[in-house]
Amino acid sequence: MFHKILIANRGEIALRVLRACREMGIRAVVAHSTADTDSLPVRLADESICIGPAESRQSYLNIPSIISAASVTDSEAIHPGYGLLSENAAFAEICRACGITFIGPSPEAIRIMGDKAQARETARQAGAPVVPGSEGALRGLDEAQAVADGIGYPVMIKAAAGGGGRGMRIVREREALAQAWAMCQSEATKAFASGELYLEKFVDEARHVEVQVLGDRNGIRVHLGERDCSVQRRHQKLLEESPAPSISAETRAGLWKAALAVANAVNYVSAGTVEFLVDRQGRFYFIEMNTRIQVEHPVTEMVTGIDLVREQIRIAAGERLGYSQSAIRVSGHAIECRVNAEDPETFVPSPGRLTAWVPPGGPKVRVDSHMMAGYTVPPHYDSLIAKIIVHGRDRGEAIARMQRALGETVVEGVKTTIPYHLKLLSDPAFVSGEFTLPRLEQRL
Ligand code: MV4
Repeated sequence: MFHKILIANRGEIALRVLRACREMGIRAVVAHSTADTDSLPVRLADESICIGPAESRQSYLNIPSIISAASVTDSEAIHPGYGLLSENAAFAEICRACGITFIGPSPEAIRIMGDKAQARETARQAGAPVVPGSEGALRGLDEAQAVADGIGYPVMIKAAAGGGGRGMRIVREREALAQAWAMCQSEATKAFASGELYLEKFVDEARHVEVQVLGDRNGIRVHLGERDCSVQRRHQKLLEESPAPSISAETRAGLWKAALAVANAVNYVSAGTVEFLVDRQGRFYFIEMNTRIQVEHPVTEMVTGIDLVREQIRIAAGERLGYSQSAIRVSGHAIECRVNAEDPETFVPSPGRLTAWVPPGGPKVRVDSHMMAGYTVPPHYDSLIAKIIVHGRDRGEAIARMQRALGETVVEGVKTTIPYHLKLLSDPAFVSGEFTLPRLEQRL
């Protein structure tokens, strides 16, 4: 096992990884920007090292700075958390070349899944259902038109280098394709330095259901059930739960099997997530694979009892998973609400000084947060200030417990999304479990 790990991230996930290290007897070095010097993960770290100014490009995304930090602190491995460098294949490759273990999958798996058109092709060849659409990336507008005519409108144009909803556009009729194509291409070129596009049939009123997988270096792969992440706004998830409500046992089993087929196709090692759209008829389609630990991983931890970050570290150190699929049981129901420092109506960020912070507690409530009373939420990064996760014997109990937990939470000094969550949790469309997002987004 490692003696020392460098954490190349900030906020709640830096603290989450630090906690796993503590429990495993591993020293943790937190690499941080000048804006995070007084943050909780830096204070609690065994060691900390400044890697640059507030601007992420110059610190959390600065590869030479992070590699140097690992080197001077004698760290044997780097945990990238989520976002930032977590899905950067070049970074994983540089770690390998420098003799530092990247805590995550191989650069090859990251690269294949990072190209969403190639990921789609990989999934299709592995036998996972994909949304009808193009084979790999499109060569131009003519091909896009031909594919769209073949599958019928509406369609979605997506950037191959995008993902998570970035760089995608819905096109409702043939007449609108050329302009949407041009816009998508220019946006993708600017945002991702690649203008490659692919096309899919638009799946209406879909739910976003994703399957958690784990693979070790000996080729053992398991799934840890699924999460429903359909409550999103502008492709930002707001609430996640496990198991997914209102899908049949047959759909569920199909999702699990397809997720493992995709993970096997790239010899996936570490924790990963295979994303699907599920339509009203229960048909499901692969859309993307995320090759990192995700924000919403705690809901899976709550229902399975497996510590995913600990597993990532054990796997990176070459240990065997040590259990098989049949030993993994999903028990009860878990819900996570993301508490963002944002206006609950407009979702405009609301950074500033926390004058009061009282997190919820009590049975079966988990809070993943780097907040402290008196702490100033910096304006440079995402606005996630806490994740509140609850467990219940069933979905109804989990909803009631979340309402109770949010009700006792005190946050003063910044606006938060808590009022949004309270409204959502009492909305009949959410309570029924039958909602699909576009609908819910309109209602709220
Ligand atoms: C789609 C889709 C409909 N058809 N793809 C992709 C990333 C994720 N953040 C949302 N994505 C979607 N991809 C096709 N071919 C609709 C969405 C979508 C969505 C899906 C389920 C639940 C909520 C959603 C909110 C916005 C977009």
